[in-house]
Amino acid sequence: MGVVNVTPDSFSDGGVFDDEIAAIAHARRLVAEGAEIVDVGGESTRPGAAPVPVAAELERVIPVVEGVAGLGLAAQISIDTMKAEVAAAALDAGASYVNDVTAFRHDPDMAALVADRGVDCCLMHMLGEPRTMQEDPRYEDVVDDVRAFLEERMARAVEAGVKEERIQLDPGIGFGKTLEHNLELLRRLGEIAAIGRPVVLGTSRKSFIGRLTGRDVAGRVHGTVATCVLGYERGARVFRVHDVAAVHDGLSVAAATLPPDGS
Ligand code: HH2
Repeated sequence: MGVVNVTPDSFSDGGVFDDEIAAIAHARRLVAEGAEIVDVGGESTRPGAAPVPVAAELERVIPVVEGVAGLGLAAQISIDTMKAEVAAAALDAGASYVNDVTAFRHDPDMAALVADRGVDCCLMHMLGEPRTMQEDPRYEDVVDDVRAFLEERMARAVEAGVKEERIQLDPGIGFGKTLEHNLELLRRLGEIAAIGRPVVLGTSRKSFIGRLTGRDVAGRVHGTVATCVLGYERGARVFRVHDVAAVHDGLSVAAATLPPDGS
C-alpha cells in the first residue's frame, strides 16, 4: 500500500504532493514500483495535527481519486479518512477501500457505508485522538489491549453488515504508543495476525524508527524496510509505506526465503 498524502502538514511528506497533478503522478509511480493499493489521504493524523473540515478534505482528495481512477492502474484505490461523507465521495470517484484510523468510531455512518457499498476496509487501533494521543499513553498489556480492541471493532463492523472477509486490521503503530509499546507490538505481531484477518502494518518513516536510528524522516527508509520484513515474517500482509520500491524489494527477498505460506 503506497501512501499519497494530499496534505500540507503530513509528518514525512506534507506539502510535497498537495497539488493534484503531483499527487496523481506520485500514485502512478508508486504502482510502477509495486504498490497494489494506493492510499489517498487529505487529513494528517500526526500527533497534534489540526482537524480538517469536510469541505476542505473533499477538495483535496476527490480530484486525486478521480485522476488516479482515470489512469486505469492495476491497483486498488484506498481513501484514508475518518469521515463517511469523504469516504462516500471517494467511493463514487473510484476508490474501493476505506482506511479509517478510528476503526469506525469517529463517524457513526461509516460502518453502514462500508457495508452498503460492499468495499474493503482497514480498522486501525488508536488510543485517544491524534491531538492528544502521545500524552502519556498507558496499557495493561499493549498487545492484549490492541487485540481486544480490534476484535471488538471487527465484531461491531460485522454487526453493521460489513462482511468479515472485507476487513483488515492494523495495530496502529505510533498512534498513542511509546517506543516500547511499538516495539512490543512488532515483537508480538503474530498475536494480532492470530485474529485471522490480514494485518496492515504502518511503520513507514515513523518517529520510533528515528528514535532507534537517530535519522530524520528522509533517512528512515532502511529502518522501515527492516520493520516490514520482520512484520511479514510475523504475519502482516499489507504494508502502508511511502518508499514502495525499497519495501517491495525487501519483501520480495524475504518472501522468497520463507516457506511458501510465510509461516
Ligand atoms: N499511519 C498514518 C496514516 N494513516 N493508516 C493506517 N491504516 N495505518 C497507519 O499506520 C497509518 C494510517 C500516518 O502516516 P502518514 O500518512 O504518513 O502521516 P500523516 O498522518 O501525518 O499524514
